[in-house]
Amino acid sequence: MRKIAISDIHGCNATFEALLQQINFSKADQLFLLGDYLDRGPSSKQVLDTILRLKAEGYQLQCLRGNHEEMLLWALSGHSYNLESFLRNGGDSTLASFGVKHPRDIPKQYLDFLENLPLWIESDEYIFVHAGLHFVPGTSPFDHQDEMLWIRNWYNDLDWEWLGQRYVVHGHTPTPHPTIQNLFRHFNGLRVINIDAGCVYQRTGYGQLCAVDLSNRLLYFEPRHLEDEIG
Ligand SMILES: [Mn+2]
Repeated sequence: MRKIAISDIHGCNATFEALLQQINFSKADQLFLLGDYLDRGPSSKQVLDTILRLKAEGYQLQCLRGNHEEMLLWALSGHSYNLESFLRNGGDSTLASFGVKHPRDIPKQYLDFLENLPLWIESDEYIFVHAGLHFVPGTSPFDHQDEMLWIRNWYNDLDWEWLGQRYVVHGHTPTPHPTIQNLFRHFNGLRVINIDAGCVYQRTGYGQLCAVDLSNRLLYFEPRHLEDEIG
């Protein structure tokens, strides 16, 4: 049984499915998806369909909430500034993938799935979280739940003593894939890895979807597929 994580799919379903094929994902594996299934790429609904289908077929998937799922849920609340910020951050393509004009018109089974996503998962020696952990002396990072979805540049504040023998696996901050490979080489010492290879971004070094096999300490990259190009 392998323990595998993927993050920041962002509406790139063809790339996601190809990556699952590349890693030979099977029912014996445990897959952790670290959030941001939606927005920017053209196939957000299809990414959710893939996730829900795999779960229904008995694959072992555990899914976290990302800040883009959070923005969609805020947009449901009816405040126009929440809707505007959702649309400005790629939510327009999510609505288009569903063929609807407002998040409240997304079918209930998808909204139920999004509403029930946890903010973090601790499994064996791994902590999975979308963006990272906020370390403030005298508090637990688990008390800083907003930051779990949004935080950036937090490695300097990492409390090694608190972390102990655990590792943190996260996404959220697009990172060129050579940098991810380099960080991963030092994973045992750093005890933290960012696996967001910027699937929806065009710049050199980005545009990849990354999977980390924690059991065998392997990284996989799938370049963004043509079907997932934006307009
Ligand atoms: Mn994010």
